[in-house]
Amino acid sequence: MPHSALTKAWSESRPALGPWITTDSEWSIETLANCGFDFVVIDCQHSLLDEVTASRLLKGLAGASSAAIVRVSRNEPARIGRVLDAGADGVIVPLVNSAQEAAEAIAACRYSPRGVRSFGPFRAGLGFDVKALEERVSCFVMIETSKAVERAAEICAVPGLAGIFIGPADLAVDMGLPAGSAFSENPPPALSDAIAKVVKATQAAAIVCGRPAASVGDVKRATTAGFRLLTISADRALLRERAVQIVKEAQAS
Ligand code: 3PY
Ligand code: MG
Repeated sequence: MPHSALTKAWSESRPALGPWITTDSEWSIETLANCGFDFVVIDCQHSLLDEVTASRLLKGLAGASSAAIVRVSRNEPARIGRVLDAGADGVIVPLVNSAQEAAEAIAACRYSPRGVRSFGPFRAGLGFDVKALEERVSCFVMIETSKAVERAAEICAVPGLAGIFIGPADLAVDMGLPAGSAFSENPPPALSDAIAKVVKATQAAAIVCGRPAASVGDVKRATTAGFRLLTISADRALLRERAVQIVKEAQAS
């Protein structure tokens, strides 16, 4: 069962929204996880954070209103197991290109004999109930290459997946398009078609589809297109945007 902050958003027929966390600060992650976002996602792939640091940051989120998701740096059981042991409510696993790789990600979230996760929750309060420990985890895998798009239906059909998170930038690069085109208001038609194909596959499999939202305006477009998990902004961007705005307003007053 996904974290209640996620299921609440979905029960209200709106996408779950959350910012990326890219800096090693217990104080800023705690602040952002209590602002009304449905989740925060600690990024171990494109930041200076690794899964050990993410595990420490997770500890500061006890009692936070947002769910805590970690994008691990790669599809590897030890990395996934570590952040789950530290209490992550979910993982986003990058660059999953086949049903086999999706099944490996799921197996990393589950204990033997269903999976390969080693038993060792170390966050107080997680308990020792194997079934409950498995059920609290949502596993999202990333489709972000043309090969994965081709195999979207097979990937989505892997039992146990909470959903797919699309990586539009990597997908654009893989398709020979500028990475930035993924986040423009009118992405190239080939990219939009590929993304629509993945959304369709998630709907057929009755799982969640997510992607980064480029802006607040993009949230509406993504919601209409059927996305139910949207990242929006990031810790440093939020700090910068507000700081720049305040400087501008204060200087003009
Ligand atoms: C991508 O767009 O490739 C991503 O990984 C987004 O986070
Ligand atoms: Mg990517």
